[in-house]
Amino acid sequence: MKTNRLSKSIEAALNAQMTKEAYASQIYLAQAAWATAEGYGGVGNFLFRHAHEERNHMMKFLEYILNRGGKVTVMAIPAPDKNPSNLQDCFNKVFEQEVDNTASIYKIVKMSLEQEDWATWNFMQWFVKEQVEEETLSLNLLDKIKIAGGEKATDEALQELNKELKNMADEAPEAREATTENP
Ligand code: OFO
Repeated sequence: MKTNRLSKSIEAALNAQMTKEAYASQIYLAQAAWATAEGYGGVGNFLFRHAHEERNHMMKFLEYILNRGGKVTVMAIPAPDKNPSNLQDCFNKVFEQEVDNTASIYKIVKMSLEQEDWATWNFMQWFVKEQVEEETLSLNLLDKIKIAGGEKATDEALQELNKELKNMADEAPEAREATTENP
């Protein structure tokens, strides 16, 4: 009896997306380490937390594949790109990676619609909503750096921004309290 409720192509796409979420986590991790080493501990704290959130997204895909009787394939995670050259570049990269991930999420939504896999379609709606939130968050980061002066921002303005992000992160739930249901 066939117990796998996923089509071969959807199973492969979900596995690839699982790896993409792990990749997103590595990107945030690398940027967080870079920001902290550059003296922007508040930005680093914010990004470290986000790295954890992306890892929880990875787990959400893994659990879903298993719950549908599918086969999980854990693949190698590509290395993140080189370090950002400054905070503006860092926030640009955050935004680009979120937009790229949204495109990838939409492809799975489209596949599930075409194949009338309503369970996967429904599962993916959580990610559609999540990507709206994450794109908004990263657009806010870009606004903040722009207000601070962009490429010409003074050290004082960047430290102010660093402080603001440190406080923003403190309002977020502790990473250890996150679950795959509520990352
Ligand atoms: Fe996984 O949400 Fe961002 O990329």
